[in-house]
Amino acid sequence: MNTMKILIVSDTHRKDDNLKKVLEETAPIDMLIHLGDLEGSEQYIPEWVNPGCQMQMVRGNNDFFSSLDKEREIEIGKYRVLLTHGHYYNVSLGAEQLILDAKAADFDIAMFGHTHRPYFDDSHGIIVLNPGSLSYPRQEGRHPSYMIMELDEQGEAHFTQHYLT
Ligand SMILES: [Mn+2]
Repeated sequence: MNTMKILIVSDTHRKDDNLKKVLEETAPIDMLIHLGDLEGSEQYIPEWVNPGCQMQMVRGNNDFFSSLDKEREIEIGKYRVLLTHGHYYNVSLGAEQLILDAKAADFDIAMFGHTHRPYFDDSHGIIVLNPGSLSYPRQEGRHPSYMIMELDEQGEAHFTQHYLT
């Protein structure tokens, strides 16, 4: 089985220096997932990724004029994955609604943004994650953050949270 390396980011709000840096440091990647609030950079980001990198981006609550999809349902190897900015699920108050809805819709993984706080939970029979924000982090310490998802040779997913210092 082919291994895969996927960079997951969110909430860059057109302050893209850290995104460019992380793209350089993590290249080559097979897929870039951006979970919304790009504020127009969606037209430039495809030029910053390595050749062959698949792009998956969704619209955030600040992407008023964007033509990006509100949500995307994609397959990564054997996993059904929901990509959403998350504000429709009130994620600012917690991931409970997203977990319920994504499980009911039979997703294996739900990825969201919006809170600007890294999050990972696999204790409810579904993997739910948020890479945090590369530009305006809000968690304690406020280090810009992103996540890497890798599929190993058996097709199993592994996730690592990363911080810029
Ligand atoms: Mn945001």
